[in-house]
Amino acid sequence: MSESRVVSDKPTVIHRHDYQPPDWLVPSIALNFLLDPQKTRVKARLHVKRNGEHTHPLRLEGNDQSLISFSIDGVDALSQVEKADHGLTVPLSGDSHFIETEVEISPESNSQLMGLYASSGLLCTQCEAEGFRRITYFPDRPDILSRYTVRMEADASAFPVLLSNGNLALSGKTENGRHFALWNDPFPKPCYLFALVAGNLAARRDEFITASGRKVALAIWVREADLDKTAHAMEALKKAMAWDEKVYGREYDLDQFNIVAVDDFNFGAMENKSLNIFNSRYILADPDTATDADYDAIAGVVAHEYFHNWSGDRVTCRDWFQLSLKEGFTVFRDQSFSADLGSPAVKRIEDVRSLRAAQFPEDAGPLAHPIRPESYIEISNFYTATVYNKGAEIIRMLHRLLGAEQFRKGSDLYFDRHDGEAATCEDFVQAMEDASGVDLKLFRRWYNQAGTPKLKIAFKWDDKTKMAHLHLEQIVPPTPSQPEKQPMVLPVAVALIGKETGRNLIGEQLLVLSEASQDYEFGPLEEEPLLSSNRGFSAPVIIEDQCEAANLAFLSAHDDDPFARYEAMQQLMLNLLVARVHKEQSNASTVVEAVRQTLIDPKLDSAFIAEAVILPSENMIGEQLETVDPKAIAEARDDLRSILGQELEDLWRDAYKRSSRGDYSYTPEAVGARRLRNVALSYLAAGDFKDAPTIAWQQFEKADNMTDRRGALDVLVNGVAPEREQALTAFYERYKDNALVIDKWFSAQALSTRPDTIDIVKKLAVHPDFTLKNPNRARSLIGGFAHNARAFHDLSGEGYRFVTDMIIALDKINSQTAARMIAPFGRWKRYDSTRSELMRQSLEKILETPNLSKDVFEQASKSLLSD
Ligand code: B3K
Ligand code: ZN
Repeated sequence: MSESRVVSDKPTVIHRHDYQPPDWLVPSIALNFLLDPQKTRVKARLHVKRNGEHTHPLRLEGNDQSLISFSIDGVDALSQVEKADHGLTVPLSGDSHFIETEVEISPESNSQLMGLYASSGLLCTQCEAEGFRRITYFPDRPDILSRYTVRMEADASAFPVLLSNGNLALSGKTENGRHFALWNDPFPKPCYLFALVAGNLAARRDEFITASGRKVALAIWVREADLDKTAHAMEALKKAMAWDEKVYGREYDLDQFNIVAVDDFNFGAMENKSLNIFNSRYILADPDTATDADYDAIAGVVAHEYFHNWSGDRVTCRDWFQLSLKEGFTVFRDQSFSADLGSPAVKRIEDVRSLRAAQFPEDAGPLAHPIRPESYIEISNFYTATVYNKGAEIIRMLHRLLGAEQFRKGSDLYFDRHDGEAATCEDFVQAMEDASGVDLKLFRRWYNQAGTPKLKIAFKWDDKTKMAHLHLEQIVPPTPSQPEKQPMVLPVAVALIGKETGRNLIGEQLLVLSEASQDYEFGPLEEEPLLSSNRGFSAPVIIEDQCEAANLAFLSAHDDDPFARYEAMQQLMLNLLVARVHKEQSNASTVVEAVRQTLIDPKLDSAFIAEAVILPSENMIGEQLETVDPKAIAEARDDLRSILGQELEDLWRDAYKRSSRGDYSYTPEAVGARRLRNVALSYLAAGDFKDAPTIAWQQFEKADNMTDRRGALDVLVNGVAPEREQALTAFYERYKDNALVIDKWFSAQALSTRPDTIDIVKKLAVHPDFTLKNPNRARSLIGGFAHNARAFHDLSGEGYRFVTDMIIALDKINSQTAARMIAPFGRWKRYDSTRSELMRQSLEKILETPNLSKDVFEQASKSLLSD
């Protein structure tokens, strides 16, 4: 069966410009499932209607299923259909027909986790992007919207709960201990939003009354034993529902909203209409097993999927090139929600950090693509940081350019105009333009052009005229198949901070750069200013500025924009680290002093301090260099951490003690305190103080929550103290029955800075608890290791070989997850010749593997391209 995903000679490339409206529409579909883990029978009755005047046959896609019967308008037509290229071609004479198919599928042998599959005794579905064709023959594309009626029948004791989209119309017993449920979804939807779940599940129930008074029954379905870990997700759901009403005027539209948590899931979660299916790691939380970061991520993902009900389900995408229409917008919505819930400054810092960690490298490498790609081989490869996170930045820029009020008018118009439709990115921008009257012609370039713009800043002060001069120049770098670029529209928020007084001299101004370069003047001013630029990270660009260390240090202490303040500190640290990598003469004292000032500033909260004093990541330092030298980067970073640890010992000890008070609670203050405490602990360890392992071990042992326990483990796992083994063993023993926590045990070791990490990880890969079949587990060990720059890039090539072999093995099981692990190899051109050659060989080895999936083929072949 699995050969259906295998690349034949040349995989087909799909181009955005080839889009054609569907030949046939499917206004309604009735599905009947006889569920069984080994052999599930699926009957489908499609009402198909000719769309426009043409003589084209009906094309139905279908993968990994056996066709049992096929009829047209009740008459057997099995012999009339042509079976080719994973689908059926059906000649039809009239304009309206009923097509009936019966197929057999095997959920238990579906290791791809696309379509209908089994997970820990449950049967569940994942259809986005093209999984529905693994359930039944269908014109699987998002611009075909159908009304669904779904009958499910299964063994009543193994599968007591039967869920699908919409409203439950009927349920009851059938024969031989089986039962059934009939679901109707009144909202026409694309097949990628279809879902069903069957299993032995218990529900946490609650309700939400919408602004117009509709009572919505809410349920989160999990294993009975996990019910007490669902309170946080339920609270987040209710907050998200209220927030979408308040901020976007969007109400929920059905009487029930169900969420199901499953253990085996390729992604974070899925927004199926009224039946969201989640990776259990984004639902289950209690203080003992989930970190604060997990709690935040759960709220963010629950909100994200809920927000899709409007930005995705009510208005969906016309074709998969428009993916950012729903994903970029929805990420922006979930980011704004989380910012409103907690600290907007810290949330912005976290979002920019992940943009820089995941999206900037993508935009600078061989897999770079615009947020609306031009072509693909396998659409699953385009659920990227570019489409999601850069997509969200584009929406955020619109929000800033238009202002909150006009942006809201634009979103109202977009939802009104396209409700019940499959829309395009252009429709979104047009609605924003129409509602606000702001000309967005040039802004649209963000949808076409890949690559992170570089923004060069030259800022001068004229003491005679008391005027400040700013010269901005943008360069959009060439990316694959886009050698020439046009200037982008960059909203750059700036302020001028008095060099003496630290006062903001002009407030915040938004400069909108739309030319290759532009000049600005400010003044006359009463004192010499420093430039506070790209405040709030208003444009997703790389700033090139020659700002002196002393001025950066001043801004890191005085800028009134918290993001700019953080940024000044990052830049200061980065400059020093790069100098140290280059073995240039450098002095750490400015950084040490800036960190000291931040640690003692009484106006700052712990969460912000914790963010501000962390050094830029090894990968971020690498991005600044002509040739990445992972060893020199690791050494420079370790050295600076050790200097900071030693020089500021008293402050770290003090911060550690100060943030240790009180019992566990999940409030912004308590979360900030725990964060700072773990950062302080890691600096004490970096300072190599004798008592650091003891402090870490005590924290580990006494912890009443996972943030503290994991924080201590992360510190111990890097060292050689006997407490390391002690903690790893205790952690394993305590949590061995909890898969989500054991994932942390694997990833903590995969991320260790110890020089023998590769040997440890290889042993872990044959640990009885390791399996490639569960995506969370595979990602925790292999994904974690591939992002551990010093271990992955070890000059021996062992790290590369290990990940290569794992990708090849995983491709046979779950090609989508395997393909997501290739990106680190795509950076091969950025490394010295030895590493570069080894990385290239890895890609070649992957490509030489027989029966490679098209997912992995696309990523590996594009990564290998030399320009
Ligand atoms: N829309 C889903 C995407 C899952 C598809 C993965 N191939 C998750 C989300 O963005 O909400
Ligand atoms: Zn999404």
